[in-house]
Amino acid sequence: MGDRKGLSHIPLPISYTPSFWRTSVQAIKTGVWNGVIREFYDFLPRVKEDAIVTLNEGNTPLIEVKNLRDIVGDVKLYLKYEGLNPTGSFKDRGMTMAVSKAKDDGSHAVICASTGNTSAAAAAYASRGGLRAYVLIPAGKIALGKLSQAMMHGATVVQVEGNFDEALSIVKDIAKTYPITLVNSINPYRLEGQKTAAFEVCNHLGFSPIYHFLPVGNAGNITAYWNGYKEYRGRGIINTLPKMMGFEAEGAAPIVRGYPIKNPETVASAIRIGNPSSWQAAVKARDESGGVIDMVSDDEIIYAYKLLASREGVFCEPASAASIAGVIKMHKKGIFKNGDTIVCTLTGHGLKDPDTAIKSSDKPITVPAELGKVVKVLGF
Ligand code: AN7
Repeated sequence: MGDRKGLSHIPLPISYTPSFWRTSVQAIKTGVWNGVIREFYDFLPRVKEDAIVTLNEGNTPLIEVKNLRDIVGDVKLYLKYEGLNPTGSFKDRGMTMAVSKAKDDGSHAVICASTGNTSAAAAAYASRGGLRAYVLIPAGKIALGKLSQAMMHGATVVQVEGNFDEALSIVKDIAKTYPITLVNSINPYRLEGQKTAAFEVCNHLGFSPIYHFLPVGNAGNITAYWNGYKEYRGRGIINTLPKMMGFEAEGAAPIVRGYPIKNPETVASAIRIGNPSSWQAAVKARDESGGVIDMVSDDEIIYAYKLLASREGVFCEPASAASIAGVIKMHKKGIFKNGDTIVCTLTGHGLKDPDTAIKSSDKPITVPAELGKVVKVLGF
């Protein structure tokens, strides 16, 4: 059985005194991330503690781009990788806020229209909070990963034979008539939660970037980031504000063209939106910040999407790559100065849309299970 006293008779070195343990336990505690509502408590609308519905979203990495100098020039480019949120997109930041508020207000159900990520987040947070979720999606037009999430989290999934804009108009009417909380980004709590990403960018850098690039669909996120940056400056935490640089897909670019698009089309299904809810707010963010809302083609989106995955090891969904495609487009126009700090939000994870990933890549090579055959295709 050996010596049952173990090591207890050996005097502990100084670093193992009880006070050491107290400090180290405190250090471990402060390292725990409690989700955006608790972490940014002073910056967000109040929610009763027992109504908070969180999956510890937020605190996503800001990854410095290392290998793309030949493509984007001599700038400091960072990726705010929102695909690492619990449901794989930035929507979690707004959804924790919207679902918590709904619960706090005594609501038992939430509803949204979605190009996919909002429905995934609404379904997950509703299940976490014990609310029902109803989601309307454009039939056949959302990425499979997102559909699988809404289904697994137990939402009632309704495929509408129409586009996102039509689905949104239906859910707005339903929420007016029935006791159910709308959690699209016209719910103001969504944008409140989403602004926390701008806080994190500033906290990580220690200052605000010069440019902030984002994909634009319903235009909520660009609005939320701008609100976040302005709030941080208003409180004296940062001194300067970034230029907000939003990018729509060419076939779904109502803000750029100046009129709603009846039948939007793009490979980036998340931003296949023809009449954005936050249109005016996004234009205001662009103008107040001295930024740009422009568009990129599907080819430019797929190029940027593959570039990030193959040369930086970062896999985002196609819509997210519109922001990088925007950086490339602006670099070609020569707007950046050497050393400029640029942040690009990658809104969703690449695994959301495996179909587009596989379609955009070379097929795997199939060989018989023989050493010689494998070595041959490896080119040795
Ligand atoms: C990956 O899920 O609108 O401009 O219903 O999923 O704030 O709308 C998704 C939007 C960018 C655009 N990137 O953000 C929805 C939905 C991804 C997205 C956007 C979306 P907004």
